[in-house]
Amino acid sequence: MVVSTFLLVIIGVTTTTYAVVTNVAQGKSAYQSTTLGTYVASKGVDGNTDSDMMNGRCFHTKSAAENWWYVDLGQIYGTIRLIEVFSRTDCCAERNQKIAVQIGTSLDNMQQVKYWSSQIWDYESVVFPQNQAVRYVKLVHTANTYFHLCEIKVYSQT
Ligand SMILES: [Ca+2]
Repeated sequence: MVVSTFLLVIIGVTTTTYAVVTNVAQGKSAYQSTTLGTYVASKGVDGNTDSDMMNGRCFHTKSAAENWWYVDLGQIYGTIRLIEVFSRTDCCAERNQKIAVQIGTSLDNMQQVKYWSSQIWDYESVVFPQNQAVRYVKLVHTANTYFHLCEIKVYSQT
């Protein structure tokens, strides 16, 4: 009895509530302005961050003055706090610049939450100090070249 009480106290002290975060972008519908070869938009949310384009896990547009890619999360998530971006690393890193990150609950009310004017790193993130209501995450690329990234993760707290 004494031992049981002791264990209960230990459990009570050490139990902490952690927020569970889930990547709600994985496997959702994704779209892009144009597609080069087989590097379709869904490669950006296939759950694989492999940064070698030749392994077929990245999306890739044709070259244009402006390119875009977005994911539809399928519903509005009210507790988005983090977006992660994984870049292609096997070549062409200089193309990864002039990228705006937009979020919104509809494609008609997107707001820009980040803009990388110069070349980004292999991994970048956008952290929100407060919960955001998000259904769409869109990246607009205006570097006047090809646009390619390997994974976009959008985390919701549950
Ligand atoms: Ca991927």
